[in-house]
Amino acid sequence: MGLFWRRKKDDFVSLRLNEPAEARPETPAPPPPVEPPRETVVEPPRETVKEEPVPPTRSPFQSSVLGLNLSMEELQAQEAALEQEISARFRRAVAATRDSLSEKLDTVFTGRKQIDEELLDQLEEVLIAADIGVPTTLGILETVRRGIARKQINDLDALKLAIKTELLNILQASERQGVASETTVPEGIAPYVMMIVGVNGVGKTTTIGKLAQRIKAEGNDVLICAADTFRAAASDQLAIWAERTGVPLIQQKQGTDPAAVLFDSLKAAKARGSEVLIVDTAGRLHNKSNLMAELEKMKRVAAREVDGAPHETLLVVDAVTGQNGLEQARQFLKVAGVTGIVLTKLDGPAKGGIAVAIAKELNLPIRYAGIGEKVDDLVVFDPQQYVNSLFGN
Ligand SMILES: Nc1nc2c(ncn2[C@@H]2O[C@H](COP(=O)(O)OP(=O)(O)OP(=O)(O)O)[C@@H](O)[C@H]2O)c(=O)[nH]1
Ligand SMILES: [Mg+2]
Repeated sequence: MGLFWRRKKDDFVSLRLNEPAEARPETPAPPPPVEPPRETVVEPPRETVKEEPVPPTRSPFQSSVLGLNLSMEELQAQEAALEQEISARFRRAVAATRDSLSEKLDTVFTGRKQIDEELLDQLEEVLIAADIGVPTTLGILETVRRGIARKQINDLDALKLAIKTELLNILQASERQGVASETTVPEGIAPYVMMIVGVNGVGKTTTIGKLAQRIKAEGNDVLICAADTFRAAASDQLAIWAERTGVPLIQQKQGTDPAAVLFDSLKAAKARGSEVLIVDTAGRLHNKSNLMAELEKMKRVAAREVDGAPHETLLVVDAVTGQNGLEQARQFLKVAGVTGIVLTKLDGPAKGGIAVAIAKELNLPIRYAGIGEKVDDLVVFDPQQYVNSLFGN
């Protein structure tokens, strides 16, 4: 499973403890003085705020969670153990999805000896029922039929393996799409702006809380922007997450133009030397075209203030909504310039195939998966592991 947040290009925890001091990156100049902000800045509880003037550097030395008293080997071992634990939780979450694809496939395969048209028809039904969707299923079946015709698929085991491989190919192909990710954006850019979009209730705010926690834990200064000013409770909900994770939040009163909140947040992020700005957006407005127009305006504001911003626009999709979620996603793709997907609620009764449908039909990588409501219930989406989990191995 990949690293969660790879802004630092090093493969591991990048403490650089065993490198000579001059090899470490230069510390940029300290941030300009903070102007008195118009907006409300909700600061995290006192004990979690760093009091000393902190230069806007990504120096891992600021990050105590990484354990500066440990050697590189110990840190790598710790990281590996964490990865393993996360992998296990990911598998458990995906395995819990009802109507798992593997069970259904087993039903189709049970008692059969050979591949025939009836079996292929049933397979088609199973894949569509698992939320893989019609176009993607037809594509998979076409590949399978070709394999059968070429005598590359001769028995049921080979057929099952071919389907598994095809699902993996689809997920991995979308991963390779040349979309923005924090590794492709020049490191000097600050703040790195992440916009989180999606219809209401899919898990945007929760995902922001989880992301903020994790990105901060990896040694970055994070700021959250509460640009969902439509719903009264939205900002409060985000404030709870901000406090929980010890990440400051910029908010204004309900009804304020979200682009104005974003503008203030960008200014504040620059003034404070924040490295990452995570922007919450509304999932619902008076009507859909309002929502889309608002997102477009926010993107324009971001680009004006910070080069290339937003650098990442993550569309949150609730896995349980299945094909419906895919339809919603299409609407967002048209205007929001989405660069990746966060697939939430994989721990619920989702039918696993939706990840494959999204990858194939939207041609976007699934970056993260939500596997619960708690702050550490967000994992990097790993195609290989996902497909293995779907097939119960
Ligand atoms: N089981 C589970 N629940 C989740 C997950 N992510 C979010 N939720 C829950 O989904 C509900 C909605 O989440 P929010 O984060 O408020 O969703 P939102 O997209 O911000 O909603 P709006 O602000 O109304 O647009 C909450 O009850 C969350 O706890 C997940 O990965 N698994
Ligand atoms: Mg929300």
